[in-house]
Amino acid sequence: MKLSPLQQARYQYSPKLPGMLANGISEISVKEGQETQSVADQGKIAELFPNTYGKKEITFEKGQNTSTSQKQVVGVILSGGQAPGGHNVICGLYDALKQTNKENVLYGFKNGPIGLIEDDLLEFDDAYINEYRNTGGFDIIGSGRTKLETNEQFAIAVDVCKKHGINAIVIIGGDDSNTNAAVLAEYFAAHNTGIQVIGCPKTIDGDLKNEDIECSFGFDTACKTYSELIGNIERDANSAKKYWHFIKVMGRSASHVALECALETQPNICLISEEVAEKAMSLSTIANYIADSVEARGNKGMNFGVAVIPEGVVEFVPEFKALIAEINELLAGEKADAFNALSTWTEKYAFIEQGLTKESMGVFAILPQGIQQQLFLERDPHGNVQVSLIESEKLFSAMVAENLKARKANGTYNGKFNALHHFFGYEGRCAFPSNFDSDYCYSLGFNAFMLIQYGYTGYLSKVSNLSKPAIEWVAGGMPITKMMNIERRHGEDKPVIRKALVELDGNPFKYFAAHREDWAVNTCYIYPGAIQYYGPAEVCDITTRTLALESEK
Ligand code: FBP
Repeated sequence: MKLSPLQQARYQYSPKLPGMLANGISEISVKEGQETQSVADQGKIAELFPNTYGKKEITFEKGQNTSTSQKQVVGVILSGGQAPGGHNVICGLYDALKQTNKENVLYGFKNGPIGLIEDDLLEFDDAYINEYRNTGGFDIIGSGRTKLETNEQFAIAVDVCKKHGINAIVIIGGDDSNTNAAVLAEYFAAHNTGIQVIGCPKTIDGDLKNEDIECSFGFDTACKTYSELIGNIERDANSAKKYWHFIKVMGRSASHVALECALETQPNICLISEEVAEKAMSLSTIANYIADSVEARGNKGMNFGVAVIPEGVVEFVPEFKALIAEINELLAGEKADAFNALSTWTEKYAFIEQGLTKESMGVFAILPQGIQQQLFLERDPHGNVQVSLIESEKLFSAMVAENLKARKANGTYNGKFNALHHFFGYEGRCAFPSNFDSDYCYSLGFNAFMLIQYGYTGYLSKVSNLSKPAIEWVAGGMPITKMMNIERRHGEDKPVIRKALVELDGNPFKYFAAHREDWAVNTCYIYPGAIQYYGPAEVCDITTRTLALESEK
Protein backbone atom coordinates (compact mmCIF):
# COMPACT_ATOMS: atom_id res chain seq x y z
CA MET A 1 0.00 0.00 0.00
CA LYS A 2 1.33 3.44 -0.93
CA LEU A 3 1.33 5.82 2.03
CA SER A 4 1.09 9.60 2.06
CA PRO A 5 4.04 11.39 3.67
CA LEU A 6 1.74 12.52 6.49
CA GLN A 7 0.58 8.97 7.19
CA GLN A 8 4.18 7.80 7.39
CA ALA A 9 5.05 10.65 9.70
CA ARG A 10 2.02 10.02 11.90
CA TYR A 11 3.12 6.41 12.48
CA GLN A 12 6.08 7.86 14.36
CA TYR A 13 4.03 10.19 16.56
CA SER A 14 4.05 9.16 20.25
CA PRO A 15 0.74 10.10 21.82
CA LYS A 16 0.98 11.88 25.15
CA LEU A 17 -0.43 10.17 28.24
CA PRO A 18 -1.70 11.76 31.47
CA GLY A 19 1.17 12.03 33.96
CA MET A 20 -0.18 9.29 36.21
CA LEU A 21 -0.23 6.76 33.35
CA ALA A 22 3.10 7.76 31.84
CA ASN A 23 5.56 6.21 34.29
CA GLY A 24 5.16 2.62 33.21
CA ILE A 25 2.56 0.00 34.07
CA SER A 26 4.25 -1.02 37.33
CA GLU A 27 3.71 2.48 38.72
CA ILE A 28 -0.02 2.85 38.15
CA SER A 29 -2.03 2.50 41.32
CA VAL A 30 -5.70 3.07 41.86
CA LYS A 31 -7.53 5.34 44.25
CA GLU A 32 -11.21 4.75 44.93
CA GLY A 33 -13.38 7.80 45.60
CA GLN A 34 -16.99 8.26 46.64
CA GLU A 35 -19.80 5.86 45.91
CA THR A 36 -21.92 7.25 43.07
CA GLN A 37 -25.59 7.81 42.35
CA SER A 38 -27.33 8.19 39.03
CA VAL A 39 -28.03 11.77 37.87
CA ALA A 40 -31.76 11.19 38.38
CA ASP A 41 -34.28 8.42 39.07
CA GLN A 42 -31.88 6.82 41.58
CA GLY A 43 -34.41 4.28 42.91
CA LYS A 44 -35.35 2.94 39.49
CA ILE A 45 -31.78 2.83 38.14
CA ALA A 46 -30.55 1.07 41.32
CA GLU A 47 -33.31 -1.51 40.90
CA LEU A 48 -32.45 -2.11 37.25
CA PHE A 49 -28.70 -2.39 37.93
CA PRO A 50 -28.45 -4.26 41.26
CA ASN A 51 -24.92 -5.54 40.53
CA THR A 52 -23.31 -2.47 38.98
CA TYR A 53 -25.12 0.49 40.55
CA GLY A 54 -23.56 2.86 43.09
CA LYS A 55 -19.95 1.79 42.52
CA LYS A 56 -17.12 4.15 43.42
CA GLU A 57 -15.45 6.64 41.12
CA ILE A 58 -11.87 5.72 40.28
CA THR A 59 -8.73 7.80 39.81
CA PHE A 60 -5.34 6.42 38.86
CA GLU A 61 -2.22 7.80 40.48
CA LYS A 62 1.51 7.20 40.59
CA GLY A 63 2.25 4.36 42.98
CA GLN A 64 2.74 0.65 43.23
CA ASN A 65 0.60 -1.35 40.78
CA THR A 66 -1.36 -3.75 43.00
CA SER A 67 -3.63 -5.32 40.38
CA THR A 68 -3.85 -9.09 40.32
CA SER A 69 -1.74 -10.74 37.70
CA GLN A 70 -3.84 -12.88 35.40
CA LYS A 71 -3.85 -13.35 31.65
CA GLN A 72 -6.26 -10.88 30.06
CA VAL A 73 -8.13 -11.63 26.86
CA VAL A 74 -10.02 -8.56 25.70
CA GLY A 75 -12.42 -7.93 22.81
CA VAL A 76 -12.98 -4.44 21.42
CA ILE A 77 -15.91 -3.06 19.41
CA LEU A 78 -16.28 0.19 17.45
CA SER A 79 -19.91 1.27 17.48
CA GLY A 80 -21.82 3.88 15.47
CA GLY A 81 -20.58 6.74 13.32
CA GLN A 82 -16.87 7.18 12.67
CA ALA A 83 -14.98 9.68 14.82
CA PRO A 84 -11.30 10.63 14.44
CA GLY A 85 -9.14 8.85 16.99
CA GLY A 86 -10.95 5.51 17.21
CA HIS A 87 -7.83 3.72 15.99
CA ASN A 88 -5.80 5.28 18.77
CA VAL A 89 -8.22 4.04 21.44
CA ILE A 90 -7.46 0.55 20.19
CA CYS A 91 -3.71 1.27 19.99
CA GLY A 92 -3.66 2.57 23.58
CA LEU A 93 -5.62 -0.45 24.76
CA TYR A 94 -3.29 -2.79 22.91
CA ASP A 95 -0.11 -1.14 24.20
CA ALA A 96 -1.26 -1.17 27.85
CA LEU A 97 -2.36 -4.80 27.49
CA LYS A 98 0.92 -5.95 25.96
CA GLN A 99 3.07 -3.84 28.29
CA THR A 100 1.32 -5.53 31.20
CA ASN A 101 1.85 -9.04 29.87
CA LYS A 102 3.06 -10.17 26.43
CA GLU A 103 0.70 -13.16 26.70
CA ASN A 104 -2.38 -10.93 26.90
CA VAL A 105 -4.60 -11.00 23.81
CA LEU A 106 -6.66 -8.29 22.11
CA TYR A 107 -9.40 -9.29 19.67
CA GLY A 108 -11.32 -6.84 17.49
CA PHE A 109 -14.95 -7.63 16.67
CA LYS A 110 -15.63 -6.70 13.07
CA ASN A 111 -18.19 -4.23 11.73
CA GLY A 112 -19.55 -3.05 15.04
CA PRO A 113 -21.55 -4.86 17.73
CA ILE A 114 -22.81 -7.39 15.16
CA GLY A 115 -19.27 -8.86 15.17
CA LEU A 116 -19.79 -10.03 18.75
CA ILE A 117 -23.09 -11.71 17.92
CA GLU A 118 -21.78 -13.29 14.72
CA ASP A 119 -18.47 -14.31 16.29
CA ASP A 120 -16.60 -12.38 13.61
CA LEU A 121 -13.27 -11.22 14.99
CA LEU A 122 -9.55 -10.86 14.39
CA GLU A 123 -6.59 -10.98 16.74
CA PHE A 124 -4.34 -7.92 16.80
CA ASP A 125 -0.57 -8.14 16.63
CA ASP A 126 2.14 -5.48 16.45
CA ALA A 127 2.32 -5.42 12.66
CA TYR A 128 -1.44 -4.96 12.28
CA ILE A 129 -1.74 -2.30 15.00
CA ASN A 130 1.24 -0.31 13.74
CA GLU A 131 -0.51 0.34 10.42
CA TYR A 132 -3.27 2.27 12.18
CA ARG A 133 -1.42 4.41 14.73
CA ASN A 134 -2.58 8.04 14.75
CA THR A 135 -4.72 7.57 11.66
CA GLY A 136 -8.37 8.50 11.10
CA GLY A 137 -11.22 6.14 10.28
CA PHE A 138 -12.64 3.00 11.85
CA ASP A 139 -11.39 0.68 9.11
CA ILE A 140 -9.08 -1.13 11.52
CA ILE A 141 -12.06 -3.43 12.24
CA GLY A 142 -15.04 -1.52 10.82
CA SER A 143 -18.04 -0.13 12.68
CA GLY A 144 -21.81 -0.61 12.65
CA ARG A 145 -25.04 0.51 14.25
CA THR A 146 -26.50 -2.82 15.44
CA LYS A 147 -27.74 -2.36 19.00
CA LEU A 148 -26.77 -4.85 21.71
CA GLU A 149 -29.84 -4.73 23.90
CA THR A 150 -31.70 -8.02 24.16
CA ASN A 151 -31.10 -10.92 26.55
CA GLU A 152 -30.89 -13.26 23.54
CA GLN A 153 -27.98 -11.21 22.17
CA PHE A 154 -26.33 -11.10 25.60
CA ALA A 155 -26.57 -14.89 25.93
CA ILE A 156 -24.88 -15.30 22.53
CA ALA A 157 -22.23 -12.79 23.63
CA VAL A 158 -21.45 -14.95 26.67
CA ASP A 159 -21.00 -18.02 24.47
CA VAL A 160 -18.74 -16.17 22.03
CA CYS A 161 -16.62 -14.77 24.87
CA LYS A 162 -16.35 -18.19 26.50
CA LYS A 163 -15.31 -19.75 23.19
CA HIS A 164 -12.36 -17.35 22.88
CA GLY A 165 -11.61 -17.05 26.60
CA ILE A 166 -12.51 -13.34 26.50
CA ASN A 167 -12.77 -11.86 29.99
CA ALA A 168 -13.46 -8.23 29.09
CA ILE A 169 -15.12 -6.21 26.34
CA VAL A 170 -14.41 -2.58 25.49
CA ILE A 171 -17.20 -0.76 23.67
CA ILE A 172 -16.20 2.45 21.89
CA GLY A 173 -19.41 4.37 21.21
CA GLY A 174 -21.82 7.21 21.89
CA ASP A 175 -24.57 7.57 24.48
CA ASP A 176 -26.71 4.72 23.12
CA SER A 177 -23.80 2.29 22.79
CA ASN A 178 -22.55 3.08 26.28
CA THR A 179 -26.06 2.72 27.70
CA ASN A 180 -26.05 -0.73 26.12
CA ALA A 181 -22.56 -1.33 27.56
CA ALA A 182 -24.00 -0.70 31.04
CA VAL A 183 -26.88 -3.11 30.43
CA LEU A 184 -24.45 -5.73 29.10
CA ALA A 185 -22.16 -5.27 32.13
CA GLU A 186 -25.13 -5.78 34.43
CA TYR A 187 -26.19 -8.93 32.56
CA PHE A 188 -22.66 -10.37 32.70
CA ALA A 189 -22.43 -9.60 36.42
CA ALA A 190 -25.92 -10.98 37.19
CA HIS A 191 -25.03 -14.24 35.43
CA ASN A 192 -21.65 -14.53 37.16
CA THR A 193 -19.82 -14.73 33.85
CA GLY A 194 -16.78 -12.86 35.13
CA ILE A 195 -16.75 -10.84 31.91
CA GLN A 196 -16.09 -7.14 32.39
CA VAL A 197 -17.37 -4.30 30.19
CA ILE A 198 -15.72 -0.90 29.81
CA GLY A 199 -17.01 1.94 27.60
CA CYS A 200 -15.15 4.77 25.84
CA PRO A 201 -16.90 8.07 24.96
CA LYS A 202 -17.02 8.61 21.19
CA THR A 203 -19.00 10.88 18.87
CA ILE A 204 -18.17 13.85 16.69
CA ASP A 205 -21.54 15.31 17.72
CA GLY A 206 -20.10 16.13 21.16
CA ASP A 207 -23.37 15.23 22.91
CA LEU A 208 -21.90 12.56 25.18
CA LYS A 209 -20.58 14.74 27.97
CA ASN A 210 -21.50 15.56 31.53
CA GLU A 211 -19.86 16.61 34.78
CA ASP A 212 -17.48 13.64 34.48
CA ILE A 213 -16.85 13.35 30.76
CA GLU A 214 -15.57 16.70 29.49
CA CYS A 215 -15.91 15.76 25.83
CA SER A 216 -16.31 12.83 23.51
CA PHE A 217 -13.42 12.03 21.22
CA GLY A 218 -13.55 13.04 17.57
CA PHE A 219 -15.37 16.32 18.28
CA ASP A 220 -12.08 18.24 18.30
CA THR A 221 -10.84 16.98 14.92
CA ALA A 222 -14.22 17.04 13.18
CA CYS A 223 -14.91 20.63 14.28
CA LYS A 224 -11.43 21.73 13.26
CA THR A 225 -11.89 20.12 9.85
CA TYR A 226 -15.27 21.81 9.28
CA SER A 227 -13.91 25.09 10.64
CA GLU A 228 -11.02 24.98 8.22
CA LEU A 229 -13.51 24.55 5.36
CA ILE A 230 -15.87 27.22 6.69
CA GLY A 231 -12.92 29.61 7.11
CA ASN A 232 -11.85 28.95 3.52
CA ILE A 233 -15.38 29.64 2.33
CA GLU A 234 -15.52 32.83 4.38
CA ARG A 235 -12.33 34.00 2.72
CA ASP A 236 -13.70 33.11 -0.70
CA ALA A 237 -16.91 34.97 0.10
CA ASN A 238 -14.94 37.98 1.27
CA SER A 239 -12.83 37.87 -1.89
CA ALA A 240 -15.55 37.44 -4.51
CA LYS A 241 -18.19 39.34 -2.53
CA LYS A 242 -21.09 37.82 -4.47
CA TYR A 243 -22.41 34.73 -2.64
CA TRP A 244 -24.17 33.85 0.55
CA HIS A 245 -23.05 30.38 1.61
CA PHE A 246 -25.50 28.20 3.56
CA ILE A 247 -23.49 25.50 5.31
CA LYS A 248 -25.11 22.59 7.13
CA VAL A 249 -22.86 20.77 9.61
CA MET A 250 -23.40 17.37 11.23
CA GLY A 251 -24.94 16.99 14.64
CA ARG A 252 -28.27 15.20 14.58
CA SER A 253 -29.59 15.98 18.02
CA ALA A 254 -27.39 18.70 19.44
CA SER A 255 -25.75 21.83 17.98
CA HIS A 256 -22.33 21.53 19.66
CA VAL A 257 -20.59 21.16 16.28
CA ALA A 258 -22.31 24.22 14.78
CA LEU A 259 -21.58 26.27 17.90
CA GLU A 260 -17.91 25.25 18.03
CA CYS A 261 -17.49 26.04 14.32
CA ALA A 262 -19.11 29.43 14.89
CA LEU A 263 -16.74 30.16 17.77
CA GLU A 264 -13.80 29.20 15.57
CA THR A 265 -14.84 31.10 12.44
CA GLN A 266 -17.31 33.86 13.43
CA PRO A 267 -19.74 33.49 10.53
CA ASN A 268 -22.53 36.01 9.98
CA ILE A 269 -25.21 33.58 11.13
CA CYS A 270 -25.23 30.36 13.12
CA LEU A 271 -28.47 28.70 14.15
CA ILE A 272 -28.54 26.79 17.42
CA SER A 273 -31.29 24.16 17.49
CA GLU A 274 -31.65 24.26 21.26
CA GLU A 275 -32.39 28.00 21.11
CA VAL A 276 -34.86 27.45 18.27
CA ALA A 277 -36.74 24.99 20.51
CA GLU A 278 -36.50 27.17 23.62
CA LYS A 279 -37.93 30.18 21.79
CA ALA A 280 -40.37 28.02 19.79
CA MET A 281 -39.14 29.72 16.62
CA SER A 282 -41.07 29.09 13.42
CA LEU A 283 -39.47 28.54 10.00
CA SER A 284 -40.53 32.04 8.96
CA THR A 285 -39.04 33.58 12.10
CA ILE A 286 -35.73 31.88 11.34
CA ALA A 287 -35.80 32.97 7.69
CA ASN A 288 -36.63 36.51 8.78
CA TYR A 289 -33.72 36.50 11.22
CA ILE A 290 -31.28 35.47 8.48
CA ALA A 291 -32.83 37.94 6.03
CA ASP A 292 -32.20 40.77 8.54
CA SER A 293 -28.48 40.05 8.26
CA VAL A 294 -28.59 39.78 4.46
CA GLU A 295 -30.45 43.08 4.27
CA ALA A 296 -28.16 44.93 6.67
CA ARG A 297 -25.06 43.72 4.87
CA GLY A 298 -26.55 44.11 1.38
CA ASN A 299 -27.56 47.71 2.06
CA LYS A 300 -23.92 48.41 2.94
CA GLY A 301 -22.78 46.84 -0.35
CA MET A 302 -21.79 43.48 1.20
CA ASN A 303 -23.79 41.02 -0.85
CA PHE A 304 -22.10 38.03 0.69
CA GLY A 305 -22.15 36.09 3.89
CA VAL A 306 -21.93 32.75 5.62
CA ALA A 307 -24.70 31.00 7.56
CA VAL A 308 -24.02 27.81 9.56
CA ILE A 309 -26.94 25.45 10.14
CA PRO A 310 -26.94 22.43 12.47
CA GLU A 311 -28.06 19.21 10.83
CA GLY A 312 -30.98 18.55 13.17
CA VAL A 313 -32.45 22.07 13.33
CA VAL A 314 -35.79 21.45 11.62
CA GLU A 315 -36.70 18.85 14.24
CA PHE A 316 -36.43 21.59 16.86
CA VAL A 317 -38.95 23.84 15.09
CA PRO A 318 -42.25 23.01 16.85
CA GLU A 319 -44.50 23.59 13.81
CA PHE A 320 -42.23 21.47 11.61
CA LYS A 321 -42.21 18.65 14.15
CA ALA A 322 -46.02 18.68 14.14
CA LEU A 323 -46.03 18.64 10.32
CA ILE A 324 -43.72 15.60 10.22
CA ALA A 325 -45.91 13.75 12.74
CA GLU A 326 -48.96 14.41 10.57
CA ILE A 327 -47.21 13.29 7.39
CA ASN A 328 -46.13 10.06 9.11
CA GLU A 329 -49.75 9.51 10.10
CA LEU A 330 -51.03 10.47 6.65
CA LEU A 331 -48.92 7.82 4.95
CA ALA A 332 -49.15 5.11 7.63
CA GLY A 333 -49.82 1.56 6.39
CA GLU A 334 -51.86 1.19 3.21
CA LYS A 335 -52.45 4.91 2.82
CA ALA A 336 -48.92 5.12 1.41
CA ASP A 337 -49.96 2.88 -1.51
CA ALA A 338 -52.89 5.13 -2.36
CA PHE A 339 -50.55 8.14 -2.30
CA ASN A 340 -47.87 6.45 -4.38
CA ALA A 341 -50.44 5.40 -7.00
CA LEU A 342 -51.12 9.07 -7.82
CA SER A 343 -49.16 10.01 -10.91
CA THR A 344 -48.81 13.81 -10.81
CA TRP A 345 -47.57 16.18 -8.12
CA THR A 346 -50.82 18.16 -8.47
CA GLU A 347 -52.84 15.06 -7.51
CA LYS A 348 -50.46 14.30 -4.68
CA TYR A 349 -50.64 17.88 -3.45
CA ALA A 350 -54.45 17.67 -3.32
CA PHE A 351 -54.18 14.41 -1.31
CA ILE A 352 -51.81 16.12 1.13
CA GLU A 353 -54.05 19.18 1.39
CA GLN A 354 -56.99 17.00 2.37
CA GLY A 355 -55.01 15.01 4.93
CA LEU A 356 -53.18 17.73 6.88
CA THR A 357 -54.65 20.06 9.49
CA LYS A 358 -54.96 23.72 8.52
CA GLU A 359 -51.95 24.62 10.68
CA SER A 360 -49.64 22.01 9.19
CA MET A 361 -50.85 22.78 5.68
CA GLY A 362 -49.90 26.41 6.36
CA VAL A 363 -46.34 25.29 7.18
CA PHE A 364 -46.20 22.86 4.25
CA ALA A 365 -47.39 25.50 1.79
CA ILE A 366 -44.50 27.86 2.51
CA LEU A 367 -41.84 25.20 1.87
CA PRO A 368 -40.06 25.25 -1.50
CA GLN A 369 -41.47 22.55 -3.78
CA GLY A 370 -38.21 20.57 -3.76
CA ILE A 371 -38.40 20.21 0.02
CA GLN A 372 -42.13 19.42 -0.09
CA GLN A 373 -41.41 16.54 -2.44
CA GLN A 374 -38.44 15.39 -0.34
CA LEU A 375 -40.78 14.94 2.62
CA PHE A 376 -42.71 12.37 0.64
CA LEU A 377 -39.77 10.62 -0.99
CA GLU A 378 -37.30 9.82 1.75
CA ARG A 379 -38.80 7.29 4.18
CA ASP A 380 -37.09 5.12 6.76
CA PRO A 381 -37.82 1.36 7.06
CA HIS A 382 -40.82 2.18 9.31
CA GLY A 383 -42.26 4.48 6.66
CA ASN A 384 -41.36 7.67 8.55
CA VAL A 385 -39.95 10.83 7.01
CA GLN A 386 -36.17 10.89 7.36
CA VAL A 387 -35.78 14.34 8.80
CA SER A 388 -31.98 14.17 8.81
CA LEU A 389 -31.99 13.97 5.00
CA ILE A 390 -33.94 17.19 4.59
CA GLU A 391 -31.74 19.77 2.93
CA SER A 392 -32.32 22.46 5.52
CA GLU A 393 -29.55 24.63 4.06
CA LYS A 394 -31.58 24.84 0.83
CA LEU A 395 -34.84 25.21 2.73
CA PHE A 396 -33.62 28.29 4.60
CA SER A 397 -31.90 29.92 1.63
CA ALA A 398 -35.10 29.56 -0.44
CA MET A 399 -37.18 31.02 2.38
CA VAL A 400 -34.73 33.89 2.80
CA ALA A 401 -34.95 34.60 -0.96
CA GLU A 402 -38.75 34.82 -0.67
CA ASN A 403 -38.49 37.05 2.37
CA LEU A 404 -36.09 39.38 0.57
CA LYS A 405 -38.50 39.78 -2.36
CA ALA A 406 -40.97 41.40 0.01
CA ARG A 407 -38.24 43.64 1.43
CA LYS A 408 -37.24 44.65 -2.12
CA ALA A 409 -40.87 45.41 -2.94
CA ASN A 410 -41.30 47.69 0.06
CA GLY A 411 -37.98 49.39 -0.63
CA THR A 412 -36.05 48.46 2.53
CA TYR A 413 -33.53 46.22 0.76
CA ASN A 414 -31.44 47.16 -2.24
CA GLY A 415 -28.85 44.37 -2.36
CA LYS A 416 -28.39 41.15 -4.37
CA PHE A 417 -28.81 37.64 -2.98
CA ASN A 418 -27.16 34.60 -4.58
CA ALA A 419 -26.95 31.47 -2.43
CA LEU A 420 -24.65 28.44 -2.55
CA HIS A 421 -25.08 25.32 -0.42
CA HIS A 422 -22.77 22.92 1.40
CA PHE A 423 -23.08 20.01 3.80
CA PHE A 424 -20.04 19.17 5.92
CA GLY A 425 -20.30 15.87 7.77
CA TYR A 426 -18.55 12.85 6.37
CA GLU A 427 -15.61 15.09 5.40
CA GLY A 428 -14.60 15.36 9.06
CA ARG A 429 -15.37 11.97 10.57
CA CYS A 430 -12.26 10.16 9.36
CA ALA A 431 -9.70 12.97 9.26
CA PHE A 432 -6.26 12.29 10.72
CA PRO A 433 -6.91 12.90 14.42
CA SER A 434 -5.54 16.18 15.75
CA ASN A 435 -2.79 15.90 18.34
CA PHE A 436 -5.49 16.42 20.97
CA ASP A 437 -7.63 13.53 19.70
CA SER A 438 -4.55 11.32 19.11
CA ASP A 439 -3.45 11.88 22.72
CA TYR A 440 -6.93 11.78 24.25
CA CYS A 441 -7.94 8.60 22.43
CA TYR A 442 -4.69 6.79 23.17
CA SER A 443 -5.14 7.75 26.83
CA LEU A 444 -8.76 6.55 26.87
CA GLY A 445 -7.73 3.16 25.49
CA PHE A 446 -4.70 2.80 27.77
CA ASN A 447 -6.86 3.79 30.72
CA ALA A 448 -9.64 1.37 29.69
CA PHE A 449 -7.15 -1.45 30.01
CA MET A 450 -6.08 -0.29 33.47
CA LEU A 451 -9.74 -0.40 34.54
CA ILE A 452 -9.93 -3.97 33.27
CA GLN A 453 -6.66 -4.88 34.93
CA TYR A 454 -7.96 -3.58 38.25
CA GLY A 455 -11.16 -5.62 37.84
CA TYR A 456 -13.77 -2.92 37.20
CA THR A 457 -16.91 -3.41 35.11
CA GLY A 458 -19.72 -1.14 33.93
CA TYR A 459 -17.32 1.83 33.88
CA LEU A 460 -16.64 4.52 31.30
CA SER A 461 -12.98 5.28 30.70
CA LYS A 462 -12.56 8.83 31.94
CA VAL A 463 -9.76 11.29 31.17
CA SER A 464 -10.35 14.81 32.46
CA ASN A 465 -8.73 18.23 32.97
CA LEU A 466 -8.52 18.28 29.18
CA SER A 467 -8.08 22.02 28.71
CA LYS A 468 -4.64 21.65 30.35
CA PRO A 469 -1.52 20.04 28.80
CA ALA A 470 -1.73 16.23 28.66
CA ILE A 471 0.74 15.73 31.50
CA GLU A 472 -1.87 17.32 33.82
CA TRP A 473 -4.79 15.21 32.57
CA VAL A 474 -6.46 13.03 35.17
CA ALA A 475 -7.17 9.39 34.33
CA GLY A 476 -9.77 7.20 35.97
CA GLY A 477 -13.21 5.71 35.55
CA MET A 478 -16.83 6.47 36.28
CA PRO A 479 -19.65 3.95 36.69
CA ILE A 480 -21.86 4.34 33.62
CA THR A 481 -24.96 4.10 35.82
CA LYS A 482 -23.96 7.46 37.37
CA MET A 483 -24.73 9.12 34.03
CA MET A 484 -28.12 7.50 33.59
CA ASN A 485 -31.72 8.52 34.07
CA ILE A 486 -35.08 7.19 32.92
CA GLU A 487 -36.42 8.50 29.62
CA ARG A 488 -39.43 7.62 27.49
CA ARG A 489 -38.20 5.83 24.34
CA HIS A 490 -40.57 4.26 21.80
CA GLY A 491 -43.42 4.27 24.31
CA GLU A 492 -41.41 2.67 27.12
CA ASP A 493 -39.50 3.94 30.16
CA LYS A 494 -35.82 3.14 29.58
CA PRO A 495 -32.63 3.71 31.56
CA VAL A 496 -30.37 5.80 29.31
CA ILE A 497 -27.35 8.07 29.46
CA ARG A 498 -28.66 11.60 29.28
CA LYS A 499 -27.78 13.28 25.96
CA ALA A 500 -26.00 16.60 26.42
CA LEU A 501 -27.62 19.41 24.42
CA VAL A 502 -26.13 22.90 24.10
CA GLU A 503 -26.80 24.72 27.37
CA LEU A 504 -28.14 28.17 26.70
CA ASP A 505 -26.78 29.38 30.03
CA GLY A 506 -23.36 27.79 29.40
CA ASN A 507 -20.24 29.84 28.61
CA PRO A 508 -19.85 28.76 24.94
CA PHE A 509 -23.39 29.82 24.01
CA LYS A 510 -23.20 32.97 26.11
CA TYR A 511 -19.98 34.01 24.35
CA PHE A 512 -21.62 33.37 20.98
CA ALA A 513 -24.79 35.25 21.93
CA ALA A 514 -22.78 38.24 23.12
CA HIS A 515 -21.00 38.57 19.77
CA ARG A 516 -23.42 37.39 17.11
CA GLU A 517 -25.10 40.75 16.44
CA ASP A 518 -21.74 42.18 15.46
CA TRP A 519 -20.89 39.12 13.33
CA ALA A 520 -24.29 39.29 11.58
CA VAL A 521 -23.77 42.78 10.25
CA ASN A 522 -20.02 43.17 9.97
CA THR A 523 -17.36 40.91 8.48
CA CYS A 524 -15.59 39.40 11.50
CA TYR A 525 -14.43 36.14 9.95
CA ILE A 526 -11.61 34.08 11.45
CA TYR A 527 -9.67 31.72 9.19
CA PRO A 528 -8.47 28.79 11.33
CA GLY A 529 -6.62 27.01 8.51
CA ALA A 530 -5.82 23.31 8.42
CA ILE A 531 -5.14 21.19 11.50
CA GLN A 532 -1.42 21.36 12.28
CA TYR A 533 0.31 18.23 13.52
CA TYR A 534 3.87 19.52 13.83
CA GLY A 535 5.01 22.82 15.27
CA PRO A 536 4.52 24.90 18.41
CA ALA A 537 2.15 23.47 21.02
CA GLU A 538 -0.02 26.61 20.99
CA VAL A 539 -0.78 25.89 17.33
CA CYS A 540 -0.83 22.07 17.36
CA ASP A 541 -2.11 20.96 20.74
CA ILE A 542 -4.89 23.43 21.55
CA THR A 543 -8.34 21.94 21.82
CA THR A 544 -11.76 23.41 21.17
CA ARG A 545 -13.07 26.83 22.11
CA THR A 546 -16.02 25.02 23.67
CA LEU A 547 -13.80 23.14 26.11
CA ALA A 548 -11.76 26.26 26.87
CA LEU A 549 -14.89 28.32 27.59
CA GLU A 550 -16.51 25.52 29.60
CA SER A 551 -13.43 25.13 31.74
CA GLU A 552 -13.69 28.82 32.71
CA LYS A 553 -16.78 28.18 34.82
P1 FBP B 1 -22.71 8.79 16.31
O1 FBP B 1 -23.77 9.41 17.17
O2 FBP B 1 -22.87 7.33 16.15
O3 FBP B 1 -21.35 9.15 16.76
O4 FBP B 1 -22.86 9.41 14.84
C1 FBP B 1 -23.04 10.77 14.66
C2 FBP B 1 -23.20 11.15 13.21
O5 FBP B 1 -21.95 11.46 12.63
C3 FBP B 1 -24.17 12.32 13.08
O6 FBP B 1 -23.53 13.54 13.16
C4 FBP B 1 -24.84 12.04 11.77
O7 FBP B 1 -26.13 12.56 11.74
C5 FBP B 1 -24.86 10.56 11.70
O8 FBP B 1 -23.77 10.10 12.45
C6 FBP B 1 -24.82 10.00 10.31
O9 FBP B 1 -24.99 8.62 10.39
P2 FBP B 1 -24.58 7.58 9.26
O10 FBP B 1 -23.11 7.39 9.35
O11 FBP B 1 -25.29 6.35 9.66
O12 FBP B 1 -24.99 8.15 7.95
